Amino acid sequence: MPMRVVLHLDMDAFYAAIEVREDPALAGKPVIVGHPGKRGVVATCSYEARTFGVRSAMPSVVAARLCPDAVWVPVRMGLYVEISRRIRKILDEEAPVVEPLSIDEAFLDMTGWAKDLDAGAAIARKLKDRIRAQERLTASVGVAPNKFLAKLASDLEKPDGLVVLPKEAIPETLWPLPVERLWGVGPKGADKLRLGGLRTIGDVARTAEDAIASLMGASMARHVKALAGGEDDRAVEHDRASRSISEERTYTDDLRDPREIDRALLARAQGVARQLRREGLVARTVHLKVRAGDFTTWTRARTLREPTDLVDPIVGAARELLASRVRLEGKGVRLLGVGVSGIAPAGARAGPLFPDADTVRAKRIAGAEDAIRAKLGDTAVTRASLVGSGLPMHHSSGKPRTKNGRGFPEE
Ligand code: DCP
Ligand code: MG
Repeated sequence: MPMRVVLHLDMDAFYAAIEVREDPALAGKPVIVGHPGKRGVVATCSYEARTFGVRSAMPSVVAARLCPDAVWVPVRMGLYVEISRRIRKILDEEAPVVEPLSIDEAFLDMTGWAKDLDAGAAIARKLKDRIRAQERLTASVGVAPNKFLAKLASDLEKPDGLVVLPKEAIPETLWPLPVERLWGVGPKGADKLRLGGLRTIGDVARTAEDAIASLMGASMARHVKALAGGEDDRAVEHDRASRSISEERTYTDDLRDPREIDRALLARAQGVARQLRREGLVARTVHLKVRAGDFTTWTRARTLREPTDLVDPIVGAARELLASRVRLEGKGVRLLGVGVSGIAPAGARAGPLFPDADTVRAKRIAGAEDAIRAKLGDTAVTRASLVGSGLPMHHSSGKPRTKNGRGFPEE
């Protein structure tokens, strides 16, 4: 069993940091995001404002009293959501499993990709660097063998923190913290523990489960005992529903020949289908993106009757969308993309009990092609219509967008 490596990433002073980035004159000042009126509350504030005691969810009148010189800026939700999406894209490109928790935080499961916590820390560093370079914002990351410890670790050295929390560090790092920091223990649960004389997580760790059960019941006692010992086996859950896989190319010379365009469509559909099979997934909706030489752009989608991981239904839908819902009117094609969304694990699909012979055959061929490709590399298998197409093409971006990305369907 490979060692579990879980990351928790949380952006620092998210809305406030974005506002400072948008208006450099705010840098270094106590900035409060929210409405300063009587009924307003603080959404968040810069770390400078926090030194005055200002906090999220605090009534604005209280914040204004604590920090009279603060600069107040209104909430701009649309902007924050857009930046959140771009950060999510970075996470999707660097991690196989991403579970977003809120607009500015996510769990990432790097098990199998990172051999130990130090390798996880190297990935955390890369994520922080990419976010800083692309968005000019800082994130704090915790690296640990499970979700509970990772989330705790990301908070320990905010802002701009990177904390690795191995099991061995538990007595020193976890045990001095108050019992409220145990996941699932609210103010009421904390009161019950304190009634029994247990104030810190270490107190819980050193107390017998039976004694804790008499304070808060058997199942809660089992839960807090596990957490206090640093045990948490909750899985990082990828939100597949919002995921998409896509492939697109930009051509240095616009494609004009319909056969060339069709070959390009097939090649992109093959890439997408292969990616689905590689990850054991099926998809239900096919997306087509076309940009003409004059930059007119179409994005069109069609939902299939059955989820699939095969090229034929995908290219079929893409062809139909191109024929019926894109008006090129003689213009050449500058960019062509095929994508899928509505993704689910292949096993979860019930499927027809007796699939028709064509589907069985197509699956067998696809499986064989994938096997050859795995052995000989990507160019070993090419459909007849692709041979010798020799298209002048280059990737539209440095990194293939198919890997884990939310590709163009969301745009
Ligand atoms: N938020 C909000 N109201 C709250 C808490 C948060 O509107 N009561 C918004 C504003 C925050 C964002 O959600 O910027 C993220 O919440 P966090 O708890 O992660 O807080 P910050 O990112 O602002 O600060 P930190 O550096 O502590 O993570
Ligand atoms: Mg945050």
